[in-house]
Amino acid sequence: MADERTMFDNLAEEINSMDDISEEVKQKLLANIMKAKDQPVNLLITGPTGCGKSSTINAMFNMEVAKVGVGVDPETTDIQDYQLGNLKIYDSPGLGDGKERDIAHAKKITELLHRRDSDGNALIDLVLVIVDGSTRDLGTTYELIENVIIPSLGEERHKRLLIAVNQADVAMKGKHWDSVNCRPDSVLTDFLNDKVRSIRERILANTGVHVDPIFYSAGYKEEGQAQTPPYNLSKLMLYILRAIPPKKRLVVIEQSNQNQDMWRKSDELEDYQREIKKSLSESVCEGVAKGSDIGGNIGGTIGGIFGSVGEKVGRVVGSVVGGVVGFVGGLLGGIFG
Ligand SMILES: Nc1nc2c(ncn2[C@@H]2O[C@H](COP(=O)(O)OP(=O)(O)OP(=O)(O)O)[C@@H](O)[C@H]2O)c(=O)[nH]1
Ligand SMILES: [Mg+2]
Repeated sequence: MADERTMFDNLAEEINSMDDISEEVKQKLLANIMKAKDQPVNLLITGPTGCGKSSTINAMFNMEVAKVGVGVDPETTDIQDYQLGNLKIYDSPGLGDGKERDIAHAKKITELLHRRDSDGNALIDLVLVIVDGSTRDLGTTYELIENVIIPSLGEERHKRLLIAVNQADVAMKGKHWDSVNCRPDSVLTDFLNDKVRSIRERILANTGVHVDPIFYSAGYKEEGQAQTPPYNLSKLMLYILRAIPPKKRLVVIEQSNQNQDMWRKSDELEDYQREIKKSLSESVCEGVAKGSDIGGNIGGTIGGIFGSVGEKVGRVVGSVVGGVVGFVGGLLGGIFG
């Protein structure tokens, strides 16, 4: 990129130029932005060969990092990692590549999930298991989730796991996919909803863990042809943002694919968008709301101060984030503005 300015620089500049907040509040907000910028985020993306891990990573994030498979052989035979700023993405094969490989993969995933950072917290913020929506046989996927991942998640097992069914477009062999509008028709929508419901029920029954899978399509690109746009990728992004700690969300947004075509086609997202928007401005306002800290000095009521600073900061966050990922920002603008 020719422009070296980051989303965080833009945020800081906008906050700096706000002339209707006290210097003290301003310094606190700037410190929060610096803190948000420094948050390490670690995502593990896994799933069986060909489910679309690489395609998903490439569609969601800021560069062509992962090689997309073209043949029948697994492209990813070992855990790969991609460092994008403070965001690290681990791309790991799932199960189903033969007994010996499966054991090796399971061992590596288990190790990774047990790893702790220097504060003693789990290193991996979130595991995203990608399910191949075009196949009926989910045996190895369930094995991976139930016997490898969930037992390794410890106390955080209810929070650190996300399941997403990819290739929604070819889930019924491509029938019922409305390729003009790039979305499933009602028959395919029912089919996909049934699929995520059955995954949810099965995992709850077998492990007691409640997951809330979504379906999407990472889209695909064939040599010399235009990219078929993703579907529900913004929903997947919001799911990821919602599942990681609020203070880490800006780092992920900063690394998101800036090609807005990736984010356009999606189910309604309003509820998630509202929630994400709130968490983003809260992470920048952190501490400002706690009356004794700064509110007392200004002399207003705590609610009033948070309300007004929060609202102003929300608008700033909305416009800056909107410059990076339109679907978050446009919506932020809409709600704040
Ligand atoms: N139709 C369709 N094809 C997809 C989609 N996502 C991925 N593909 C195709 O599926 C094939 C495998 O995709 P990859 O992204 O390489 O899958 P992967 O999980 O990284 O595979 P390995 O690294 O080999 O384990 C490629 O031909 C992709 O173009 C999708 O949403 N729809
Ligand atoms: Mg791959």
